[in-house]
Amino acid sequence: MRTQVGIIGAGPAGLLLSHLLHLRGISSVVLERRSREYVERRVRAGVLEQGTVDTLAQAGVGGRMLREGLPHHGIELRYGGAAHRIPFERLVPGRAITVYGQQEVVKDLIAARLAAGGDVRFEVEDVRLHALESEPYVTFGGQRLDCDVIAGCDGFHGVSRPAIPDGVLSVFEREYPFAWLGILAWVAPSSEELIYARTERGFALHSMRSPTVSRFYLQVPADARLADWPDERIWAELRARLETVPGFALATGEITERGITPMRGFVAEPMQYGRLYLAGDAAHIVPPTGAKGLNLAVADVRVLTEALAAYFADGSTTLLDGYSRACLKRVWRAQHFSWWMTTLLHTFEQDDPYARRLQLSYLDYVTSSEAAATTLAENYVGLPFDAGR
Ligand code: RFL
Ligand code: PHB
Repeated sequence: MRTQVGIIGAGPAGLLLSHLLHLRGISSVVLERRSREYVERRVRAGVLEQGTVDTLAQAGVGGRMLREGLPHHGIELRYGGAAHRIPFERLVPGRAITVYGQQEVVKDLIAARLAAGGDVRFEVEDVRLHALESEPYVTFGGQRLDCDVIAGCDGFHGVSRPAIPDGVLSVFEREYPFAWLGILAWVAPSSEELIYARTERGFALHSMRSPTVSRFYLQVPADARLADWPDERIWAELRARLETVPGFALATGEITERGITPMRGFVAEPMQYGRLYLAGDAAHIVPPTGAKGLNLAVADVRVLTEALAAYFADGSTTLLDGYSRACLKRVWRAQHFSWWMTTLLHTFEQDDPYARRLQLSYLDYVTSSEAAATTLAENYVGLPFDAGR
C-alpha cells in the first residue's frame, strides 16, 4: 500500500492534517490505535481560539461548531472573595473564544474524512515507523504502508517521537506537584462565562459544554485517586472553591464522566527527523490552565500543510526544513502562558506566606491594569498566526 503522507493518530492533529491535505489534493492514510467510538467519546479540551475556529470554518468543517459552539467574550478570575472579569471585547476587539468540545471537533473531522472517501483506519495494532532517513514506511497489523513523509500525530504517549534515534531530540520538561480532577455533569452552567478560581484550598475551574452540560476541574494532589473522590466530595470541594463571592450558588447534577490529568509542560526539539514530522501533543504538551493544547495542535498542522503542499507541488524542501523552527516560536509562547496561568492560580504547597502575597499581588495587577489584563486576553484568545510563529 502506498500514500503520500502516512499519518499516525486520529486525534485533532492527525484528522485535521488529513483533511487539509485532501483539500490540497494530497493523499494520506490515518492509522489509529483506538476505536472510532473511543476517540469520538474522549472528553478533553473545550476552548477553541479564534484562529482555530477560523481554520475549521475555512476548511469547511466548522458548520456544527458555528451553530452549536458557545462564543465567549470574557473570562472571570475569582479570588479573595471577589469576581474580576477579563473583557475580551474591550481588550482584544474582534477576537473571542468558542467553547466547543474537542470530541465534537473530532466527530466533525471523522465525518468529513469518511464522506470524502478518506482512508482512516481504527483499531490498528502494533504501528511501527521505519527508514525515516530515506524511504519511510509504516508497518501495522501485518501490513506495510509506504509513504513520502510520515506525520507523527499520535499524542504524548505515541510511538512516533520514540522512533527518533537517541541523542537527536532535546527535551524540556516541567512537572507540577499537583493534578486536575475533571468532571462532566448533566447540569446547566451556573455562570455564563468560564470561572478560574484561586483559593487557599486550591484551584477550581468552572467550564461548560452546552446550555445543559457543565465541565469542572479541581486541583488535587499529584497522587490523587478517583476512588477517593466520591460525588459528594467533588461537589463539596467545588462549592468551597467557587461559592466564594456573594450571590453565587453552584448548581449540581449527575456526573457523567470523570478523570485525573497530570500537569506537565513538555517540548521536544526539533519537531522533525528525516522524513518524520511531529505535530500536536506528540511534540509538546502544556498544563491545561491556558487552554492551549488543542489550539497548538491546529497551529502545527497549518504550518505542516503549507510545507507539504510546497513539497508535493515542486519538490521544494525549504518550508519542510523550517517546519520545527516555524512552530516552536508559538509553542514556547504557549508554554510560557500556560506556566504563567498555572503559577498565578494554583496553590503550591512549598509556597511560604511571602510567595502567596506575591501571587495575590500579581492577580490584583492583572485584574486592575489594562496593560496586564491585555497580556492575559491576547494570549488566551490566541496570538494571530502570522505574528505568533
Ligand atoms: P491526541 O488528541 O492525544 O491524539 C493522538 C491520537 O493518536 C492515537 N495514538 C496512536 N495511534 C496509532 N498508534 C499508536 N501507537 C498510537 N498512540 C496513540 C491516540 O489514540 C489518539 O487518538 O493528540 P493531538 O491530536 O495532538 O491533540 C492534542 C489535544 O488532544 C490536547 O492538546 C488537548 O486535549 C489538551 N487540552 C486542552 N487543549 C486546549 O486547546 N484547550 C483546552 O481547553 C484543553 N483542555 C486538554 C484540556 C487536555 C486534557 N487532558 C485530558 C489531557 C483538558 C484536559 C483535561
Ligand atoms: C474545558 O472546558 O475543558 C477547559 C476550559 C478551559 C481550560 C481547560 C479546559 O483552561
